[in-house]
Amino acid sequence: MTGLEPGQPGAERGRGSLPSNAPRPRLLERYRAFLPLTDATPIVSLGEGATPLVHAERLGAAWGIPNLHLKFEGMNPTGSFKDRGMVMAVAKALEEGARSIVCASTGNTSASAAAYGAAAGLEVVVVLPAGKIAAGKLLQAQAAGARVLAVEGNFDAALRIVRELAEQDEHPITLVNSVNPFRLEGQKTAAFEVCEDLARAPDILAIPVGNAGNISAYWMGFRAWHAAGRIGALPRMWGFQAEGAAPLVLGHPVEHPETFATAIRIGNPASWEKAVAARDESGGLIEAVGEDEIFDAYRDVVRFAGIFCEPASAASLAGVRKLRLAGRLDADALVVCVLTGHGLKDPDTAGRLADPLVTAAPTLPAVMEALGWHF
Ligand code: AN7
Repeated sequence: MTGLEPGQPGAERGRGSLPSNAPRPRLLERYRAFLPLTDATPIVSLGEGATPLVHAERLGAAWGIPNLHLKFEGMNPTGSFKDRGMVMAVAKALEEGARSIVCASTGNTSASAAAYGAAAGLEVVVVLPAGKIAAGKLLQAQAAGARVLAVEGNFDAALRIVRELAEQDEHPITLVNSVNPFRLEGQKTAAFEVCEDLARAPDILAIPVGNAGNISAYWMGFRAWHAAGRIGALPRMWGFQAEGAAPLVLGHPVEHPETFATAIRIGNPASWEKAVAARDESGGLIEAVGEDEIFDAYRDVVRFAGIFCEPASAASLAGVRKLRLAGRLDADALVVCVLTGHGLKDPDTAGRLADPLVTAAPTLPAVMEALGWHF
């Protein structure tokens, strides 16, 4: 043994009581007791999970929500929460002998499938709505060698097609969208982490809603943690959709969903009933936020909290801010907003946060002058 033994000086450094030089447990191992793993399930990992929960003190103070916390899922290996579900879905696909996986995607699922598929040596096929994928996400899928097809239609059309692809017999292929139950099983681990970091459940768990898998997965996770006696109370689930893509708020599918937050540009969510159950069982809500509200939250969270998330992620923050302003959120509530994806995914929208670049000669007077500090 080269590692530090418990009781040796220094053994308590690092994460918890782990020896400081021990490998961190992989997500599937860490929550094995709560996941549908068998002895035959390969433990694949790209280092997903264990993402930061950040107390956003300055942003929370500005918004009158001092106990505002951000679960930054952009810190996963491909930059979104999808990795938690994909690691589980790919592990099960491998266990079942699959050679190919397929998904429809607004971008992040395809980036994740491409990465985990590449690491596992699987063929990866992704079907995307043409022209509506943030540049970084498309490049991630292409860089990892996925077969990328863009269809003239939206995400809902793409999902219909991949469901059909997964059912034909010519070329067996495993569907890894969140209609694959292993996806939500993996994604529920984020709720475990939130509870572990807070040593309780939050009062409010706020989350963007697109295909409605993640809100369903968090609720599964909180209930499982509660049933295991690890938390005494459950949170209220607050889901937020973009106004132009808000089927769960309207109560019917939206044929032509529109929002600049392309990740949640979805008109007919696959996990509709599960999301409604999460809302109702938790005493929560699913409401809509406007484009400007999403953009303002997207800007403020990086300017006041230093966390750069993608536009869709900011829907959770926009919703919480809106309800606080409306007097529907107590100032002392412990709130966790899930920031589902990284800001670097969408450089085109990020460009709207940037002023034209100022240039200067490499001299002190020129730089002082350019800063307006008059030499
Ligand atoms: C950053 O990648 O649907 O309600 O195909 O990428 O579980 O769908 C992405 C969804 C929120 C919504 N935030 O989650 C896909 C896809 C980000 C996302 C959502 C997505 P769900």
